[in-house]
Amino acid sequence: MFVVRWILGRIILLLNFVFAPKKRQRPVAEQNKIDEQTQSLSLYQYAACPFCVKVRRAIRRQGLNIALVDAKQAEHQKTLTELGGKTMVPCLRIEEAGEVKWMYESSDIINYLNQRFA
Ligand SMILES: N[C@@H](CCC(=O)N[C@@H](CS)C(=O)NCC(=O)O)C(=O)O
Repeated sequence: MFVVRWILGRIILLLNFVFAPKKRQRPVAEQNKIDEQTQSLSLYQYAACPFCVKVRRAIRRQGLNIALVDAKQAEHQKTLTELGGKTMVPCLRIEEAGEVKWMYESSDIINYLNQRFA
């Protein structure tokens, strides 16, 4: 089972690479403003998880620079589980006005990003 999952993961990564979506381009000043806002966001994810790939593709389409956190690493997994409440990925960590929110569900994350950075 592990081998099958590993192979499927590599296929997903390959397809994602070959069919990478076009990155949105903005005027420099506008992009700088957005970059300031996305500094308070980070995406807890696994490289080959299909739901994470879906979110990363949406992030690229929107031309957002959001830090990716490898939730396979023990320290990050611990943070995600203890503070977010679940080990599930993808999870978007949102820091706003000193408060931290943890958003799970790939579709919710994409909707949030599309609405905020449309
Ligand atoms: N409905 C979720 C599914 C996410 C999901 O199943 N993620 C898997 C990795 S591909 C996971 O984190 N499984 C471990 C867990 O649920 O604790 C979404 O769309 O984000």
